[in-house]
Amino acid sequence: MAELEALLFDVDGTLADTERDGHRVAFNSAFAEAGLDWNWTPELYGRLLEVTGGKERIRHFLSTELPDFRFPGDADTEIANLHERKTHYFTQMLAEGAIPLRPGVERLLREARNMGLRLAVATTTTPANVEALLTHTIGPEAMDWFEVIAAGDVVPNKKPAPDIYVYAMEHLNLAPEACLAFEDSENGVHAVRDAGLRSLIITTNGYTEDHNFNGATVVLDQLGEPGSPCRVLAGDVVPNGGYIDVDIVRLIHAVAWGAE
Ligand code: XBP
Ligand code: MG
Repeated sequence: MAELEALLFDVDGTLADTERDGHRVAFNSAFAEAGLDWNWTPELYGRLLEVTGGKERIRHFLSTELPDFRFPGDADTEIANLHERKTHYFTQMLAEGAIPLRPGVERLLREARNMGLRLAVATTTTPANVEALLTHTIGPEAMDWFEVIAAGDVVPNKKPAPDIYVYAMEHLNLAPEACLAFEDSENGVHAVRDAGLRSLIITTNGYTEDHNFNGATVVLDQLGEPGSPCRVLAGDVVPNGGYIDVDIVRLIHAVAWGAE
């Protein structure tokens, strides 16, 4: 029997809908500040999201959209500087309360803590972004809710590589059988699967609703709240009250590991 002990959360698109009106806007602010006329429209950004990691995404943009562009100085240094300013703008947006947590996220986190489940973050984004999101939505105490915040460059290979999930489980000292992951994207599904996790709850968003979620235990449009039900888009587990609570998470985990 795979006893559930920990919940591992992706951040962007899962804890909060951060990409279209958050990260994308912050990238454009950093580009404008640097005097670059690059404008990542929502459509272009949706395509660039195929590559995880902000610095990697800038490199991907240059190689695919501006192959003849050359920085005056060392490209890696210039990209790192641009990304640092982008993180400044993104964390500033979070501090201004621009991006709330998605429905049901804070409720489930609090319930999971009260029921003794351990919590971790496994994300491609920069650690400063995780701290800014949690402290400006829940409060500074939220940083202590997560035993592990595995984020960004702490691993050599970002999602869809499994590294960040392997890192999180190693630091929790838990095997995949004891962990359930929450994700929003195809890159996330691959990372979770290749890290050996079998129980995976997907909550889709505007950029990922058409992704291939084969391998996820259930696919939902959101975690739901009492009175504001989620929609089950794939998977056989139907939340009783129309929203995801710890009881249904435990059932999803049991189903994923083949036990009723
Ligand atoms: C999403 C990402 C990140 C963010 C931008 O991470 O791929 O790169 O888009 O953040 P996840 P940075 O879904 O794993 O949370 O610019 O800090 O990378
Ligand atoms: Mg994500």
